[in-house]
Amino acid sequence: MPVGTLGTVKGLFPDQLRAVGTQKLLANTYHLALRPGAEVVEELGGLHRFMDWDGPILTDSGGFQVFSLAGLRDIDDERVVFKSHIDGSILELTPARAIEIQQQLGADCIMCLDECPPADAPIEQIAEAVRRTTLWAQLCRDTQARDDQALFGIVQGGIDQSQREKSADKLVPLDFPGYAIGGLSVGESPTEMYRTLDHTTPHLPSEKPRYLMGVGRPEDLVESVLRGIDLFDCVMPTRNGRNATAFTSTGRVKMRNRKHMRDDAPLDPACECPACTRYCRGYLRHMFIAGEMLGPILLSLHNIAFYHRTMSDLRVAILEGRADSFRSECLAAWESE
Ligand code: PRF
Ligand code: ZN
Repeated sequence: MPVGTLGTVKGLFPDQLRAVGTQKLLANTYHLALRPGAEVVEELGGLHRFMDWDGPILTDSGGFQVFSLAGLRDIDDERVVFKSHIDGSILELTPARAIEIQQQLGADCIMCLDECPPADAPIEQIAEAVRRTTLWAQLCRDTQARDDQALFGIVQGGIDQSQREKSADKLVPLDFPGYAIGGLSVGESPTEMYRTLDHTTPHLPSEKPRYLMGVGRPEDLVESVLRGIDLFDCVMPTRNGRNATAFTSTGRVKMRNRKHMRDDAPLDPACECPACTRYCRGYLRHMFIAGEMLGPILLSLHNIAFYHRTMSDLRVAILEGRADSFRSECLAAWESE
């Protein structure tokens, strides 16, 4: 899922996303609730109509953004109190309110309110976050009345095996239609993240989607799919695209580099996106050096196309029984540049 935090994947029209293979988008409860407000989005026809995207949308519950963006002021079992990053006002979010906001936004997939501690949090804090996330999952489930939105539970537990198992084992009986794994890619090493996935996915039902929140690099996606993950969201393709970094079939390319100035080759000959089929590297570099808007637009689109193609190729490799060799080929190819 490309990230459309504020109800837009920055710089891109929905039909451009569709054309490079986007199936589903992520939007953020926290941001949209602060601005323009969930009531406003509801009044203007809901998020699909508002942003003119008729495909599926998943909204994150706001818990993570409260911890990462807003000033977290206070947290107890009832609510989390935080300071708005926009105007500094003091606001609170409860599990029930997180669900109500997501109902007003009208996404297809909505998320429970959870507590995501930093990677270096002491085990007592990790355990407390698991306890509270479990309690909130129950409260969110009790609040949810609509059957046209799929509510996902979120597993927490840091990189601690027994906390992850406990978190998953307590959520699964609540019978959510899908499960998210939160609390990863928050400062731990890739090896620790993969090991944690190895400990967690076997505890989640295989017939329901598993969503790894906020991950990651192309290699993280491949490694995680092979450990049982189905769904991802990440700002990497769009944020890197805006900053002139392209993901290609031969590794990362820094588009501002002088070596591209006279290069008439496409960014990635294996890619069918507009940046690669209509322009050469010299032009793409020129857009960034000259500060033109088309540069970030083209590279965002290209990077999203690259992520979708990687996942699509991986699906085929899995069906053909060659997922492991696909992984080795990707890792070798992406290391080179
Ligand atoms: N919880 C929620 N959203 C998230 C995360 C989480 O732990 C993460 C962690 N990578 C990203 N987005 N609700
Ligand atoms: Zn491309």
